[in-house]
Amino acid sequence: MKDFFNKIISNDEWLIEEEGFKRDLQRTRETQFALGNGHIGSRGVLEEIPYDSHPGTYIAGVFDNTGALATEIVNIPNPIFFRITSRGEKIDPIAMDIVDHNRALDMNKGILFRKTIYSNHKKERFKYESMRFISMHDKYVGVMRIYLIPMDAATDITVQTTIDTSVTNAGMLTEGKKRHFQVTEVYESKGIHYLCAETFEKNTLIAYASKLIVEKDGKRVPVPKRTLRFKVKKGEVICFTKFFSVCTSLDVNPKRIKSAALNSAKKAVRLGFDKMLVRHVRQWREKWKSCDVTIDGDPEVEKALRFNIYHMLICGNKKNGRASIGAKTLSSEGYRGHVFWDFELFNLPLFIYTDPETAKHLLLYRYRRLGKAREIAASKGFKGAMFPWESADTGEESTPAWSKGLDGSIIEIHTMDMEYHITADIAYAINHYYAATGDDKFMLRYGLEVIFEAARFWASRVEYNKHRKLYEINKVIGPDEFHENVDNNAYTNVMAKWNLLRAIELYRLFSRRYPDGISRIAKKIKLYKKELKGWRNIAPRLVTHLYRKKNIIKAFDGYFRLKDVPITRFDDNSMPIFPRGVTSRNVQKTQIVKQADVVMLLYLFSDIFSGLAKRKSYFYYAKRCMHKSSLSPSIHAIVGNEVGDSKAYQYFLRSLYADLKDIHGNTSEGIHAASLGGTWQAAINGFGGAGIRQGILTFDPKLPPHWERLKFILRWKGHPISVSVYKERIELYYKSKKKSDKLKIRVYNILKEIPANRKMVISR
Ligand code: IFM
Repeated sequence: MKDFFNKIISNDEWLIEEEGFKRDLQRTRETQFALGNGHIGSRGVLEEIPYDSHPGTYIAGVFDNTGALATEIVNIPNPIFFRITSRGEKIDPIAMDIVDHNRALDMNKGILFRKTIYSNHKKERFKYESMRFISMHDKYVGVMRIYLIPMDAATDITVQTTIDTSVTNAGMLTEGKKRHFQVTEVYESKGIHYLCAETFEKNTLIAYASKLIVEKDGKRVPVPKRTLRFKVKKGEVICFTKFFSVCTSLDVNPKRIKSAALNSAKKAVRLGFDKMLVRHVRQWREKWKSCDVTIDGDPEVEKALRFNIYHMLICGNKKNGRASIGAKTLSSEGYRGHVFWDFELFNLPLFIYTDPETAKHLLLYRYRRLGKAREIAASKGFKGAMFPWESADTGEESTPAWSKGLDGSIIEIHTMDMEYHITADIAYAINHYYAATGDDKFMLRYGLEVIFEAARFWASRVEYNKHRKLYEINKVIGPDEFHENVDNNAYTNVMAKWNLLRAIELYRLFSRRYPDGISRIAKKIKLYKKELKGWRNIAPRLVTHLYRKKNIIKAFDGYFRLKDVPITRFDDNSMPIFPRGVTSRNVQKTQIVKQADVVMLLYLFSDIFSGLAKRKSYFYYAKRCMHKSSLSPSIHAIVGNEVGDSKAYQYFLRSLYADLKDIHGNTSEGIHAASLGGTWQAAINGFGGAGIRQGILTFDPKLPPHWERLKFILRWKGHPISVSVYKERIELYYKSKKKSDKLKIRVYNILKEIPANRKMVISR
């Protein structure tokens, strides 16, 4: 990419490029090239919105349910819309011929660049270049610039750029397209256009203000209210700059929404393109400073890893728990924008270790919905808090009753009634945040309450089996969703057991350190010592299936009695193919699992399993896993790398390229959020060997043979530690104002005290 934006665009190592226009890849590219700032998500559409494209703009936390089976994220009016015609011919890839076309997503700066040369029916060429960004500096603002040059002949141009209200939600299943809003006000004054839309059911206001500035060979051209028409000479450069702002009544008082939107846009216009750009880029620079990962020896993988990180950075919402990260981020409407366990166990770690402030805000999403989780538990006859399997804005259970199965047929969904593990996953995530940050304040204000209420839920959810003299958790779905309605899923039970035990430990710890704080929480949720005693009684008597059948963890009661059908066929992407005779309809009768389930457990509790149990269990389940979920390969890469599976790197690549290479064939429906986070963890926790063992930050790396160095920064207890992992050594460095600071870190299984401000080199 060069020409107009030469000075702005980053080096090649930061660019994801598109060469040529392929109509059938449009929607995939729109997902891959999405822009965002945690508040706004915007699909990477071409500005002329060609036929077949799916313009998508989303605001974190804006959901509605008009005509949908379940509440869904709203596709709000599209501010990225430009219709330019030359003597009646639309300048657009479908209407004209494309001589040359390329785009580049600049991940370093969060900018989408484009250069296209069109040719009309008379073979007259038009050079079209554009760039745009969703400001990281001002959350409500987006800026775009387009250059247009008729290369071969003078022409008459008409330009229309509006906030396009014709957009709809794509419509899952057979619901059809849906529009979730109506326009309530349109207004124009001094070249600023204002538009307000209101969602049908929740009455959320979405207010836009926009301004277009047009220059011809550097001179301003007056812009009329609606369609702009003018003559352009051959070779003359026309520059369009559009500033827009989007505010919602979730951010500002509805009475002030108009002025808020107008003021945001006016401020951006006043600052101008260059300053807005500088501020935006500065924010991105700060972001990458703490979360870039470099890989010496594999630039291609390094770039792909950045792609995964980039897509997490554009959806980290910092609004005090207003939103979390949905399973498809803010890149599209897949899974209706709902939040699953994907966030807590896959995406959160990146934020914990690189931007704990954002991690905290994202975790608050659950705390702010604890009331609803209590209601869900109560409605099912349980105590404490039970979090919904799919969550949207309110924290109510939002799982639709029907969905599309693996074979495309419509199937009934039971996850909302059985996939209980999410409640323990959330407790685990909060504890993870605490372990890495030591943020007592967060725990006292929010975290402990969630962990206690979750433990309370488990204590009421277990059933005592008199014959076995053990507690059980029956009728569940574990992460392996091929097997529904099973008893004692090892993953669920171990997570529940951990939740109970950790709640007791934290209660004790905080009682010692903050007796007043604990008694305030205990009073608030009526938690007395007697109840803790009950938890202590249940936890060790909960069936966990550990160390059964020759060191292999049993996935659930009766698992080993199921038909054992070997997976022997693989597709071109090395993804397993169902063995002959096995389909998504009868797979529950076999030992074939959908995704990391027991293997997930081996990862999350790496320090409680012996090496032998890990190896045996891992290989047993890895051979029987279909990876029919994008959550699966990254976890297999991590555990596989640890136990010496030669396929570990292949699993990593599968996760790394899930969306860049559209491995699951549905990137068009949105980015696979969990795969992004799983990929980051596979690099840092897998190959980089970073982890927490007995509360201590630990490094036990095992790099792929061709990686010479893996470099990253991890924030541990407030210190950003720069880590360089080589084949046979690790270098650690962190700065501190207190020269006497020392961090206890375990490297290659030896406990070290790492002093501040001095590079420590530790050899294997
Ligand atoms: O949360 C996952 C689940 O584990 C598998 N099905 C898809 C969900 C959303 O990504």
